[in-house]
Amino acid sequence: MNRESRTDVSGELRAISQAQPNIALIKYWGKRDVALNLPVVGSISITLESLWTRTDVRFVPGQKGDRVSLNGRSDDAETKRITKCLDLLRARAGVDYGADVASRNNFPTAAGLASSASGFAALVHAGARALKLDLSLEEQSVLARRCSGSAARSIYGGYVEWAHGTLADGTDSVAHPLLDANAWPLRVAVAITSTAAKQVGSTEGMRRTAETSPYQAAWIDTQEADLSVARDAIRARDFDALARISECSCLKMHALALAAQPGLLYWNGATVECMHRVRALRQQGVPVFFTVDAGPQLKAVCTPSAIEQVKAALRDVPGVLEVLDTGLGEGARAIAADLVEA
Ligand code: 2P0
Repeated sequence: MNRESRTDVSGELRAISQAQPNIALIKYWGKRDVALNLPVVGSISITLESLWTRTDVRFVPGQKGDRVSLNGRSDDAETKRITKCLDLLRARAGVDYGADVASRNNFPTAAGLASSASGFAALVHAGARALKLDLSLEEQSVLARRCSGSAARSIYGGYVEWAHGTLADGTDSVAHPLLDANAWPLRVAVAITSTAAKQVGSTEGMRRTAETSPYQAAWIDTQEADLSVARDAIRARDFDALARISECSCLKMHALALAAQPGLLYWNGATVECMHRVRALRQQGVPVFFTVDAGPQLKAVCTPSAIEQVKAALRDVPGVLEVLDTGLGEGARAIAADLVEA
């Protein structure tokens, strides 16, 4: 396809998309291939609803290099990552010109709230449409995975599984939906305990863990069983079973990372206190469980009837700055131009 036929009547190669972060219930931690970004284990997540990344991508024939604005600012390291991702799309489209990218999050970036998941899912979705690439969701998931592992899951809404795959080229390491958000509309309270960017990013944390943690083999050996229990719990809408296996996977991932050298300690005091509060609520019969990613925020997953009680309990924990509240949402999708400015 030549350049001319890629441009629409307005002459623009532009698209705007939204994607939401996802939270892993059965965690991804570790890569079997760093260059292709292939995971050592499969994972299962839920895509959120009210936290979002909105991204406007405009390819400009003749432009050299990409110009990137994230929440109104530009950052060299982020621009490099975005250029690598856009290069994958440019290679598919057979073009070599740069793009203008403007992206906004309505939640803290790089603080363990999966901003790279929603960010790269939105970028791949918008970039592919801007270049008029007719990609299936699976193909988008594969491309998003190359840019950030967990982004493979944010292409889809609801409950999602991402397979580790076994092929060397990674074409079978793709995410697929397990259940729609509406089919089991759980809610998530996110306790923000710090807005600082984390000190050790996930990519570096995973590398250090694989090289030095003595528990890496046990982590890999036990993951298939965890995935199977979670899959069954989701199919059966069995909250208690999902609560047990999700907390187990979260604590196991952190135990693995804590045992690296130097140990990766993503929690602060408020994170730990929130864990105790959630467990105390569950002991009182409130359907809620926690999960924590590579940062200090605690995510409490609960039934809709429990959300107000859960939010109130988390707000009460010293060190909790704010509690966000969200349902489960859809996958990456096109949005109207005015929404990216909103
Ligand atoms: C997850 N995390 O399953 C796990 C649990 C954090 C803890 O996926 O290196 O930003 O870009 O593939 O996807 C965060 O890691 O890492 C993550 P890269 P990513 O959600």
